[in-house]
Amino acid sequence: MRALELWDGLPVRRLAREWGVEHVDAFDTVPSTNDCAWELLSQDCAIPAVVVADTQHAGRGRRGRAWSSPEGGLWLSVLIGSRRPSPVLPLRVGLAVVDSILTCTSRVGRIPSVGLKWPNDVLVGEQKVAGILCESREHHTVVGIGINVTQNGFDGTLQHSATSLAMALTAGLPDPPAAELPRRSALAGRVLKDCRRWPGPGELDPGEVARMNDLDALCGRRLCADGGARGTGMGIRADGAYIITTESGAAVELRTGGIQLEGQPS
Ligand code: BT5
Repeated sequence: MRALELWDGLPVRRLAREWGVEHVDAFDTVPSTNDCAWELLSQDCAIPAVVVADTQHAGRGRRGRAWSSPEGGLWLSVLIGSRRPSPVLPLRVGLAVVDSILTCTSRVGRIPSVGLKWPNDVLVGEQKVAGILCESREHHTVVGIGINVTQNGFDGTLQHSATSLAMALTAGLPDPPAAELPRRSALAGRVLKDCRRWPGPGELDPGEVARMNDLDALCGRRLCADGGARGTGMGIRADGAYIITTESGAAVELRTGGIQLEGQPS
């Protein structure tokens, strides 16, 4: 684990100013940027404070799941102040990730079909391009964000379920314009634009709910929730719950866990 002076070709000292945060650490490889962000607490670091790394060898998702973090992705964590875990924060961060992807890919001239999959995934088409992991302790929260940017492919089960911005933007092009792919630093800057306002109100505002439901990749589809409930996706509510309607017409509120399309592995 080596601290870097240049990250994504830019002086790390300049990144904090450009990203509007108090502190940035950049590393070549770390176990998990979320762990590094938690370590900043014991150093009395001013917040928001950001950690980025080129690779992670123990990147994690929710419930101890592994997060594949080779070179080519944006692996970023931001330490913020927050009194208690906010169930709507991963959704709010998801919107920021979508905005970042749309802004940073607009000049490529091919807009990826980005969607949100409750509660913490960003998809391009049917495949996962980004994931969010929020961890809270007492008065702080670490928001971990992983975006696949320039990877050319994935192994094992991720082969079918994951994609990167490069793969999505260059599919079908004979000679992909590599120079026009979004920079990790630009994606990070755009995601962090609003991080001083996180976690924000405990309920989503009507504008956020409307945008999330526009982007909802599950709406109208047959779904199966982790707890076993099955039904049709209806959308996200202001308190962050996801609503499905069962065959008998009953509405079921999902507050934790995940959802899969019926017939797909979890
Ligand atoms: C997540 O968990 O999606 C949260 C991922 C957060 C990663 C960031 S990277 C920076 C920070 N440091 C960390 O250590 N973590 C955060 P979850 O919903 O549990 O999804 C995990 C599942 O996504 C895995 O079980 C795989 O199926 C799949 N997956 C793993 N790596 C992936 C990747 N690179 N791209 C797409 N899908 C992946």
